[in-house]
Amino acid sequence: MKISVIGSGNVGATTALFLAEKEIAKEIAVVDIVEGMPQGKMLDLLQAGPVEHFSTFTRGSNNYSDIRGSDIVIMTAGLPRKPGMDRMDLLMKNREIIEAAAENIIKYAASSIVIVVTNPLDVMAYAMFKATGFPPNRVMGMAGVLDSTRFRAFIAAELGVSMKDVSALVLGGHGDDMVPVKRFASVSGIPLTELLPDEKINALIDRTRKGGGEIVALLKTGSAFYAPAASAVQMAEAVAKDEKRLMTAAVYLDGEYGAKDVYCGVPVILGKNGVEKIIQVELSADEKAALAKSVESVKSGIKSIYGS
Ligand code: TXD
Repeated sequence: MKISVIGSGNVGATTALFLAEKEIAKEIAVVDIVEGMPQGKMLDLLQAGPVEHFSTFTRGSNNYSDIRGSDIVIMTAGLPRKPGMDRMDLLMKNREIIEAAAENIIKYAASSIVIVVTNPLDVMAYAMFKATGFPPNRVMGMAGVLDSTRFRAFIAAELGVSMKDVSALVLGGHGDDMVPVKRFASVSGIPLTELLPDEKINALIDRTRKGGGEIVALLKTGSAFYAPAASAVQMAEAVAKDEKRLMTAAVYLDGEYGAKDVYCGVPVILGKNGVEKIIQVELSADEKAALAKSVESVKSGIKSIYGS
């Protein structure tokens, strides 16, 4: 198993760290355009191996040919959000970066499974899908796992229970109109609605929606990276180990959930073939409306770069 990470910034380097710690791949290649940075970070990480007891070989490079033969490519290259900057502002610049990466993925890792992390997430996953021409099961975006883990962390803190026991699923695009579904949140099988009053749950949902922005405002430069990297790694692990895990991923919708020709976060099964199944669950009228609104905002992003 070889995994490549494109971009050796905060998310990319932390992704390599979690991948190595979990020994998900024998070999990790990290590529960036900044000279020396991927090499330096990956040499440093390699030297943690004997102490941390992992036998993954990590290598940084400025040359895309080093992704050759990758089974999985995690795309983190792009510009991060700055305070006050909207995800959509990043659209045009990051599209160019996605297309440059896609060209090289086709060239060097034509049968890989691609996990996109670059923002604005759903639009960039769509751009990667278009630019690679890969089948939809091999191109997915990471956002739902992150939005869900944020919701889970807030629930655990509010209830004073272990994070391990909290389960939740956030659907929709990775934006302020993401759709945390109350009914799908539980603590060791007990519905969250039995454990917290509605207004408390709504406050946690609101914080989840603004979860990325809260961190951007605190950091002042850059955006979140520990939880985003951990989330991308959970997806890569599900693929690498053929785990058939159910989680939210941004995937190509072709009529599912009433949406067509768009990427959006829905529950899927991830295994060795990438997105092996889209799980369709009946949503309430409110949930459907919220998801439709989220799909529309992704569509307007897609439209702004591809036309109608
Ligand atoms: O939920 C999610 N999907 C996200 C998305 C959560 C957190 C961060 N999210 C987005 O990931 C963020 O908005 C950015 O679009 C990416 C990467 O975030 P990161 O925090 O890692 O940004 P950095 O630290 O600025 O790193 C980006 C790196 C940087 O080192 C650049 O030199 C590199 O990308 N870069 C490139 N590498 C290779 N090839 C090209 N063309 C290139 N352009 C820039």
